[in-house]
Amino acid sequence: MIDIVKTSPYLDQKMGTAGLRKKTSIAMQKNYFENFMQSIFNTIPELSKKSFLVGGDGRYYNAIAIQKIIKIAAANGVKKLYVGKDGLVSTPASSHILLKNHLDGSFVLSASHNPGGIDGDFGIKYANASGGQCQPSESAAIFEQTKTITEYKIVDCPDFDLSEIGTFKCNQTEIEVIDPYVDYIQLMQSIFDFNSIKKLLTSGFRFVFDAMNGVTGPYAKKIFEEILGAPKGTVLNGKPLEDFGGLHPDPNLIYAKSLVDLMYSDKAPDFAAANDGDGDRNMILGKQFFVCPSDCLAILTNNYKLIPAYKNGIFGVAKSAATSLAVKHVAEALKIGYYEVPTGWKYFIHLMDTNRITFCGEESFGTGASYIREKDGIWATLFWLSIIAKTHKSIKEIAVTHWQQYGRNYYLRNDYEAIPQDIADKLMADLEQKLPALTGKTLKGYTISKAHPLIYNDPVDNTSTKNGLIIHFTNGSRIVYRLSGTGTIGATLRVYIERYVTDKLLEDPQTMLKDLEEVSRIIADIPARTNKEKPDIIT
Ligand code: G16
Repeated sequence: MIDIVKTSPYLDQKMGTAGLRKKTSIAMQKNYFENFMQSIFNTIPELSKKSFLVGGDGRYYNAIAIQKIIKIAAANGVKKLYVGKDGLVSTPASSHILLKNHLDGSFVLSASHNPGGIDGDFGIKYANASGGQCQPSESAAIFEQTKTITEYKIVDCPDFDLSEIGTFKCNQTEIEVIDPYVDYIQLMQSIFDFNSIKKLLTSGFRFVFDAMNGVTGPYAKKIFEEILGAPKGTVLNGKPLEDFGGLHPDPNLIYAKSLVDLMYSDKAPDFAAANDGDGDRNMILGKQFFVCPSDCLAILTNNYKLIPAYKNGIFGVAKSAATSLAVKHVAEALKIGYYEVPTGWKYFIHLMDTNRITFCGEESFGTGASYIREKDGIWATLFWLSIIAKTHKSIKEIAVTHWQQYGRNYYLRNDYEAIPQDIADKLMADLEQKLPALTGKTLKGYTISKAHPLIYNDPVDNTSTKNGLIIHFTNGSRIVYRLSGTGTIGATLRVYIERYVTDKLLEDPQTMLKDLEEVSRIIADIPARTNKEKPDIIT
């Protein structure tokens, strides 16, 4: 039986950089999730011909939300839903399953790298038929629906068992519970030379993979331990947990602290990687060595020939504006296309669809390629293992060789968190106003050559997006300011700072960027406006 439930709108359901992201307690309010799902379905025509994938990273409230999606989809006459067994699917695997089966979209229940649990965060990533997150025009249409919604439809029936592979019906909608691992694993096998990685991992080479109690645990155990022969125990925190075992599943120097401590200790293995809650972000570490994500993109691009799937050539490479210029040097040397887009993986999609790029990446611990339309932490890990297997170099040697060839873009991100939204908005608006007057000014020895908002013109749908303010200095250094689109408490001001050098390759980034960090605070008047002398988080 279909219930038509009368409801009233929640006015805060605007999607950010990657879908809707909220405190779990907000998402659990009466009708909140239902309103949002109905709003999405209201924007999709001919639902009786449409098929979607549903899954998530296993966080708290997913199990309940997945049942709601099934019942709302069925009440709206959706043709078919594919649901990951146990409600699990990683974000990269979801993109592959969607593309492989020519589905019309997917709903991945995840707040990505944000903490989980009843006191943590909840989220929904909505991807369209492209395999990647919906475009800004689609999220705007959904937001409009959320503001006027008066009712939603839901089938009144008991919950479904998602623990076994199989098919069943809910009203007229076919539900197929699928293995969320097998297709993705085959995809990885088609890209990388598994034999050479297996040789490495069974040769005494010491590697650990930290799944941070997120969804990549089962994928990683199957790939690294069962198929590639790494010893049992290689995968740390490998069981998806509703609250990530209390971890903040963000693979960076702050939140993957135990892994970082291990890699800077005497017991450090040769190589470590960590993935975030839904498996799209990655952090790469060597012995006493951290690979900055911007460098990661540059190094992978420079080594594309080592990977079977890319050895015949790649189209080009793209990065978000906030990401350092390291990969630009590589693109110029390789004479491949180079693009700079706003923050958000969705902006890479048209570049991939039109064969302008093969690789792309972001400073926010994301790298990936055009085999899917999301970033991919396990792909990045396999890529690094392949480079090590083929070059027999350590992570540090690979990075240092790279800097010797191209120079080094020292890079840091300063995050000022939980700023009242109005203060953050005013800071950005005032800074934008004063950008033209900054040209020619010198601060702490850095002279500004130009300053402008990033305005991106999409080459396919001709839309234009504004995201972030960029200050260039005469010596190739840059500062980029933008507000995060994934936070759930107030506003987070992100300030991205980079300095390019061709000597002094092995210095501490904090030392190299000390003055420029100070300059970033002066230019935007950060301490006076935010009451913060220093950033809350530096990565
Ligand atoms: C999401 C997007 C990324 C983007 C990041 C930015 O990451 O998928 O493409 O770089 O947000 O976050 P913020 O707006 O906070 O700087 P994820 O891993 O949360 O999906």
